[in-house]
Amino acid sequence: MRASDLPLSYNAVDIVERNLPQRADKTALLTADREVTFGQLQAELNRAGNALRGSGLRQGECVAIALPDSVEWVSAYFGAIKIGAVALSLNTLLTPGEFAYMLRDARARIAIVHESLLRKMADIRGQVPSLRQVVVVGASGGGASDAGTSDGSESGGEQTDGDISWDAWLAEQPGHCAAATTHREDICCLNYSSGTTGEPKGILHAHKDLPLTAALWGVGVLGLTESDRTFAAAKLFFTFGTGGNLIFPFYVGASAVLLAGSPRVAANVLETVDRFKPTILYNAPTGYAMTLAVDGFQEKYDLSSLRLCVSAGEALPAPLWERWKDATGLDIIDGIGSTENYHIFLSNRPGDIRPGSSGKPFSGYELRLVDDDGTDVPAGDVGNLWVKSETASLSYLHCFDRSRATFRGEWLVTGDKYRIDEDGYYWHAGRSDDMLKVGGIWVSPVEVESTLIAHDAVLECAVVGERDQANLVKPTAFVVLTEGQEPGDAMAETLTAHCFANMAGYKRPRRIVFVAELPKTATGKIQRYKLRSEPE
Ligand code: 3UK
Repeated sequence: MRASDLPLSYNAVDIVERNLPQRADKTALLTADREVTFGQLQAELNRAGNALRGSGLRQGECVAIALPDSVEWVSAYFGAIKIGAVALSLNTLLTPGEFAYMLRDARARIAIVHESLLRKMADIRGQVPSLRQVVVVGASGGGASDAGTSDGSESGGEQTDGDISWDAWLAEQPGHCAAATTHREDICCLNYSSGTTGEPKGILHAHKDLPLTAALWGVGVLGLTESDRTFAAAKLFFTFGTGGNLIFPFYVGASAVLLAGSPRVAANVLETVDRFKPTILYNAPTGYAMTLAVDGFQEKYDLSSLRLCVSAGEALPAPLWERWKDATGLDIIDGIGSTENYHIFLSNRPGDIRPGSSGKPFSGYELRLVDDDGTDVPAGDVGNLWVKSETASLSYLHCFDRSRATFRGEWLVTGDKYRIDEDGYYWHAGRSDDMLKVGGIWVSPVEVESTLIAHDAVLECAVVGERDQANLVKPTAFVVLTEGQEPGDAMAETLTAHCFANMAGYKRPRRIVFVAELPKTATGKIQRYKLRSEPE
């Protein structure tokens, strides 16, 4: 499939509505507390679209979604897309400062927020002048007074229209909503991704990218069909989750299972599989490793509904693939994806898997391995991976320099190093920057270092990736303490608590090593490579 196969005027709400009327009564979403059919989902997303319009959101404007995976997340997302707005999916684990930056950068006018995240929102309301309304989703269905955020315009922001509960917001809305006429290349969604330094970059995707990735990888590689039922431990706010657990299943008329709780608790994932019987499971390598660590999980939980597993976010080591296969009998399809490409662009495929590798190119994605001058490297050498596709974003939002470095005409620079073996399988060979993928999520060593250094006891520090028993990367901090400070477990605990308080907890160093000094060059630059236990 090519972008030109879609009509010029295309709205990605089609991903839901293509299932109507023939599957109106089929289950679209299953969650612990709600189950909705395609017909019910359409009515709810229509009400959300009307409510967004009623709140003054116009085509091209941004609505932020900060919710756990839920029917409301999906209705808000497709409601926004249907009226031609831009759905900004927020990572719910981020700090208020990161929320504020993203909402400001995207000029979000409305934020749909779970009540458990209102505290974060309350702290930053005054820093987001564009924000006019907060819609609160939560068990209490609470309404404006619960939010406690209504006076948040101290830095001269516009007068807000006040907060409202999701239920009240949708209550009066009709179940029909006219779709905005959108160009297939209009932007429909926005996700932020972090870099080594500086602020996170907004990655824009167009309506066309959703059906295209669904057709190219979801159908073309994974072979999804209407009889599948997907479940992703990866959250909907990552495009790994949005694509794998929403866009692709709906594209073929399959159902999706959503987990509101943390996927970092292996039991949550196992219970969800046991209860809802998905056929496809998406997880990051860490998720598979954590599951394998649960004693006797195969006996305790019924996994027999699964036909296939998918791994992405970071490389899946071959021994982990083998252990999963031995324990469950299931194959894992490892594919590398990126938010810039929307989803997976190089992948193993059912029946053609080389454990430890990222598989082979597939239709829709052309790949090159080049040296630092952009010249193709000789066969077998490690090179920088460039990708050409029609699902790539065209630029970052408000990042001229970083956009020019990444989006080079038809080619997208991934930042990944790869080698091709004699049989044509691609092997990940690290990053060309210092970025770490921890549990499938970006961690910038520079950000962790800046957080640690802000603590009085820390004189200087360096953060590097270290491999754990499952051969997966975790951040380790080498710390030099200020005079008079005592190294030891108590200090490590103090610094870990400091990290939890000042940045998203998953970025914290899992090991803190106290050293008298850090290795440095003659010019005083920290030699991170000397701290890494293995050469890159
Ligand atoms: C790394 C991998 C080796 C790689 C993603 C599937 O991870 C996703 O998107 P992000 O923007 O990060 C992209 C970067 O992550 N990576 C991802 N998958 C693999 N490295 N093997 C893998 N299988 O450095 C890449 O450049 O967070 C993954 C689908 C959608 C996604 N957004």
